[in-house]
Amino acid sequence: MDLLLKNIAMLATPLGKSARRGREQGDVKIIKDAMIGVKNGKIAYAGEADESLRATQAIDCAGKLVTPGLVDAHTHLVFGGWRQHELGLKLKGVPYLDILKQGGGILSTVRSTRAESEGALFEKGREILNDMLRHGTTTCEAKSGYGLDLESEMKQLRVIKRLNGLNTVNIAATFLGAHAVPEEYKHDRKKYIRLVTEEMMPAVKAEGLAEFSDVFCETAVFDVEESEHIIKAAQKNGFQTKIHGDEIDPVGGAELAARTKCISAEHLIQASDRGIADMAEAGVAAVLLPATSFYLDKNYARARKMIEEGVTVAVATDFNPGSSPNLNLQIAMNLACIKYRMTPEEALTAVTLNAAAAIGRSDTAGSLETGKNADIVIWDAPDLNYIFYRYGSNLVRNVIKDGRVVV
Ligand code: IZC
Ligand code: ZN
Repeated sequence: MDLLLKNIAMLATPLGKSARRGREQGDVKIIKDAMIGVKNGKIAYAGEADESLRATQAIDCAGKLVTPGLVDAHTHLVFGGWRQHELGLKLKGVPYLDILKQGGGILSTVRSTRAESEGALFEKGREILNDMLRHGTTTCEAKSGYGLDLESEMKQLRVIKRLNGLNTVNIAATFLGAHAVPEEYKHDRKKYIRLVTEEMMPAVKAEGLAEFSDVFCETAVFDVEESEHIIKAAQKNGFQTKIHGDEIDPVGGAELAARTKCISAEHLIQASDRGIADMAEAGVAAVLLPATSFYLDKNYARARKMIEEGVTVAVATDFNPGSSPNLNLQIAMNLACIKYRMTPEEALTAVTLNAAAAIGRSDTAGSLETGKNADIVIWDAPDLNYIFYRYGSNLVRNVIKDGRVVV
C-alpha cells in the first residue's frame, strides 16, 4: 500500500454506493482503534487495526476521529463581488425577495459577475476552494446563475470546469440559468425562458459544461408552471435536474420535484406534507440548507419528518454571497443537530454519502470503504459527537484527497 493511517481512535462512516434513508440514515459504521490503507489514490483497507499491514508511508492519527471527506451538495461558489452592503437592509427587516425585486440580491451579484474577467473569477474561486478544503470539504457542487446571459453563464461554467481541473475539491457542475429573470428581460420573461431553454441549455450541453440543471422556483422568481417547463426542457437537453423549491413561500416545489423525477430538491423549508410524501415515493433527495435558514432568520426545514417518511436527507452550505455567505460545512452540521434534531450519525450521512448521492457521486465518494476515493478527514476530535458539539472552531486537523495529504 502507498499510505497507512494508523492509531485512529474512531473511524465513523456510512457504507454503500447509494443513499441511506429512513432509519438507515443513522446506520453509521463505528470502528474503534482502526486503520485505513490507501493504494493508487483509492481506499484499499478500512477496518480494525491490523499490524501486519505495510505501506511506504504512514500517518499517526494520534488517537483522533476519522471520517470521509465532506461533500457539499449545494453551492454557488463562482461569483463577482460580495453583498455585505445588504446586511443593513436585512437588519432593518427588508425581506430577501424585496431586495431582489428592487434590483439587488441575485441581480446585484449578476452585475458584478458580468463585470469580472474569467481570470479574476478563477482566482477568487481557487481561494474559495482552498478554504473549503481546509474546512474538510473534498467534493462539492457548484452552480452558475450569476451570468443570466449566454456568454456570462458560459464564462461562469468554464471557470467551474477549470477549477475542477485543479483537483483541489472535486466539483459537480450545475447550470442555473433560471436563477432569476435579468433586468433587461423584466418586461418579457417568456423571452428569457426561451433564451434559457432554447439557446443556453444546448450550448452548455454541447461544451459539456454541466451535468445538472437547476431552477429557482419561488414567488416572484419562476412559478411552478414556468419551473416545470424549464425542468422538462433541461431533461430533453440531457441534464439531470434539481430545483430550489419551497425556500421562502410554500409554492409546491417538493411536489414538482417528485412529479418530474428530479435527482434532488433543495431548501424545502416550506415543503408540504404531500410534497414530502411525494419525494419519498419518487426517490428525490432533499438537500437541506440550515445555514440559510439561520442567515435569513427563517424557519428550519422539517428534517425529522422527512427522515421518518423515508426521504433521503442531505445537508449542504448553500454557500453564496447573499443568503448564505458561509462555506464551512461544519456550521451546517451543527445546525443539523441543534435545529433539525438530527443525530450526529444521521447528520454525518447527510454531509457524506447522501450528499454524494444528491450529486451523482455516491459510487466514488461519501464513505470510507475499499474502492472509493481516498478522501479522508482527520479531526481534532476524539469521537463523532465532539465535532457536532464543539461548534465554531475549525476542527479539521488533516485532509487527505485522492490519497495525498493536502491540509
Ligand atoms: O445570490 O441570493 N437563494 N439563490 C436562491 C440564492 C439564494 C443566491 C443568492
Ligand atoms: Zn442555492
